[in-house]
Amino acid sequence: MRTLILTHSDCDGICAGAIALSRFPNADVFFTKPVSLLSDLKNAEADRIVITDIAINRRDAEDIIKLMSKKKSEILYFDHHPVADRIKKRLKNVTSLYINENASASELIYKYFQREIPRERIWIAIYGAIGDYEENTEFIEERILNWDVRALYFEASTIVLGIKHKRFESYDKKRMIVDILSKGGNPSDVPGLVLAAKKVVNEEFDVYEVVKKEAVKRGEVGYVKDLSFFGFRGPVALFASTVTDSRIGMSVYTRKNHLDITMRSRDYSVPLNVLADDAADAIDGSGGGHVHAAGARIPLGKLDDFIAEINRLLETKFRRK
Ligand SMILES: [Mn+2]
Repeated sequence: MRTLILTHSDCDGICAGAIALSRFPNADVFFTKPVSLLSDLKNAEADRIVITDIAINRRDAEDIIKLMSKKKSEILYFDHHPVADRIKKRLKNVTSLYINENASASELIYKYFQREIPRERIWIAIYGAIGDYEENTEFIEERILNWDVRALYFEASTIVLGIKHKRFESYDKKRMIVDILSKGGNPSDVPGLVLAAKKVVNEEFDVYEVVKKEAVKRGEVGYVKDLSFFGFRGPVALFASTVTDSRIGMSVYTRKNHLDITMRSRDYSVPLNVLADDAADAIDGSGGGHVHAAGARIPLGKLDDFIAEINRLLETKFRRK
């Protein structure tokens, strides 16, 4: 029986993939993303397909569901990205669906397979949860207590930071991490990953210094625009909030036809994906993501309007209690 694992290439995706591989050790692991899920599924030939940490793209949802219904494979789908109820219902007819927006994909898949894999694989679920800022769920919080939390954070950070390094950019290198984790190894066992993480964390502190110089404050939004480097968008957005002491931080990049915005907040009472969606919607953009990590894509020249809309929403719908 051939099993195929399709997962995302970030920390949560790598960990969710490793948990799936732990359960099906002979499976093939492939990385994908929402925009390529449809074509990757078309090429997927397997008796069982496990999909983890991949959102269903609104544009492709219809075709993906049709394709899934034609496939003879058993499909297991674990995800935590927001999805419309209508699509969720239809997905349920063609897959075994495990969706929960309030937990990491790694937690969801670990919960499902926990009785069939070694107990210590919970570590991988914890690393994945930390990678997506989703470790504050009841399930993960309870289990973190069983272990040395400082070691767990060290290992989680080794993945989160290490995979940002060029050396681990390729899918082959990420597949190697999945493989080692699935067999019970830790991120620090992956040759070169700790050193890669160290280099990246040094860069991240340099990035902080740049943001400190460049960040601008408008109401409760701190932001930087078009920095000379493209990486670290999450930390850049967070630092923009920190150094300007604003509720929301943003990292903005001008692309050919739109502005690409990454959003973070230190104020966990604001559901960032809802804020991003609402504010972008008002100016013909689109926004979304996770509760604590979101983004938007807005028309060129609309940055001031977008920020004004965020400030308005922060004063009304998301007023600080
Ligand atoms: Mn995820």
